[in-house]
Amino acid sequence: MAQLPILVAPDPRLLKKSEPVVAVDSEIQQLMADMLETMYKAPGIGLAAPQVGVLKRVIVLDIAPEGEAPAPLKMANPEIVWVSDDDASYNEGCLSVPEHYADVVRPAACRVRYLDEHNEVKELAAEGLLATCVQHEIDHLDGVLFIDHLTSLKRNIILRKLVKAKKLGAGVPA
Ligand code: GNR
Ligand code: NI
Repeated sequence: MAQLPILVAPDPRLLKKSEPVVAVDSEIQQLMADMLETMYKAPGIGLAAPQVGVLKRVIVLDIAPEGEAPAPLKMANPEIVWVSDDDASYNEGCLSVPEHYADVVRPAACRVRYLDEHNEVKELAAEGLLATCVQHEIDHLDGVLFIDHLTSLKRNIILRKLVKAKKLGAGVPA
């Protein structure tokens, strides 16, 4: 197992479309394990491979509350095959957009088809936080961040702050 560094926006790798995996083999299983370890440590409830610089369609999630039994989900090539007509708004955050939160409107429920860690086709019905999270993660695979769902005004305010924070982190005087 290994913890991987998480990319922070703005980073060109977070804007790219990730490639489907050919099959879930031992290399992808290792990536899924490392991503889960990285996600739990962060801590976060989801993580997409491009956030650790790997442009493959792989995501992991665990929305179990702290103190309850872990419920990890590992998915390759996740595809949304159905969305509900009704929407839900959720105050979202992202490990690649640290310290910023904003309400994002998405379908309240969805069905996702994916390959599990044994390379078997599975489907998951999701609602509530899980539906929000899985849509947020699949967005990452298409180079989309939650701030892309906001007005350009709100998005640009956050992006400017992230650029400034990176410059400060790099030791450049203000
Ligand atoms: O940890 C996370 N919390 C979260 C909260 C609301 C909506 C989405 C998320 S996903 C985020 C981790 C992350 O950045 N995944 O890509
Ligand atoms: Ni995210």
